[in-house]
Amino acid sequence: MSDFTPDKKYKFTFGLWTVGNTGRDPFGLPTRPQISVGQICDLLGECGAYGVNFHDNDLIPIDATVQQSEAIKKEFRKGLKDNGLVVPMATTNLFGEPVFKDGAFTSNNAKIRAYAIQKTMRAMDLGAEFGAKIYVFWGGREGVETDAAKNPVDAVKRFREAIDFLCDYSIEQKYGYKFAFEAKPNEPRGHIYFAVTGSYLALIPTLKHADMCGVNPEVAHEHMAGLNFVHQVAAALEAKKLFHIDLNDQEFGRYDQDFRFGSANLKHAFFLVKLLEDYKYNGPRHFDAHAYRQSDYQDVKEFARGSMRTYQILAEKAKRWNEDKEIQQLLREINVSDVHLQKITKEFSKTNAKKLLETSFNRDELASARLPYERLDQLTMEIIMGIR
Ligand code: GCO
Ligand code: MN
Ligand code: MN
Repeated sequence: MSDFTPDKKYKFTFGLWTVGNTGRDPFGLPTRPQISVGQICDLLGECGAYGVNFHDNDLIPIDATVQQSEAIKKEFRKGLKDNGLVVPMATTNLFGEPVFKDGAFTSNNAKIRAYAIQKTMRAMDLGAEFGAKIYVFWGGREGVETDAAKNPVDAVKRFREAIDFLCDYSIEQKYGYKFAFEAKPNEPRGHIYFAVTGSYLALIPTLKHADMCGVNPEVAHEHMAGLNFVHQVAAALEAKKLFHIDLNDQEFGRYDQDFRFGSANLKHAFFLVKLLEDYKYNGPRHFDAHAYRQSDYQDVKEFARGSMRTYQILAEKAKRWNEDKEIQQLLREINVSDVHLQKITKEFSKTNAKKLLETSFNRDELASARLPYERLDQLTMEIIMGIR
């Protein structure tokens, strides 16, 4: 058994905003002092992370002078080098400033929409400077409290226009970015457009550069919507659109909690890890979460280490599940194949349709086949609980 030291092959990343989170919430002040980008890199290096991601203004404050921003970049570059960290992903803060209070790419104001595109171009320049190849779009303010305020069809059109523009910008600049869209149903807006990952999977084929666009699903966001996250990720994987993933955890039906990966819904976390490992997902595994508000920075390290450790433990459990003889026997039993019928239904042709219509099925016999899912699930639970 491995000692679960973070393995670089998993590409575990954190955001400057995650381990650098100071514990501020809508009701209370920060509970931890702010630490510099250099200190964040040292913390992540100590914990064994692979990389670090940022929003433009996590790295460079929006009003920084040229000298200030050069000094910060220098510190960050040193922090990355000293700790062997890379920057796989960058993104834009299009939600914090009051100018974006009613949206960025979907704002009713053409000037704000243009400013949002400009800010993103500059943030893409910054990301490229540090080697980022994945660019995340999370439309935190792209939504409404009342549908009287905005036309939701226009919102889709405006969003598409912005993305098409920015894809061309990336191509023209030779940045080689892949865009990853991150859905969320609400918070901070009452309703956010593109509420679930499936919404983006439907949008992507309508984009000018569909090939360079994919998704960045987040556990908490789909759970906030009461959905099965594993199924959302499966749809993205099957469409070859899983470009990035935000791992964290969330109790169903609550506010956006950003808990440590696996800490709230262990069984879902197990099936998620199993899916990613079975399908050899090769992108970064980004922990978009933060430590409890009660934690000090020593405990923040426990949060970071725990996130990676839980993933690797679950990866080992998934392997164990795949190698379990009884589980494999049950899987063989429940997966019934029929070479002849599979050939007929594989592709439509007049002959196949005719053959299928001529086939007779014994409903009672089909219904009586055993499906011992209680046994299968209990075996799964016993693997998760560590006694199998
Ligand atoms: C949230 C989101 C953000 C985004 C980040 C990257 O709920 O606040 O998950 O953390 O992931 O802004 O775009
Ligand atoms: Mn989130
Ligand atoms: Mn996220």
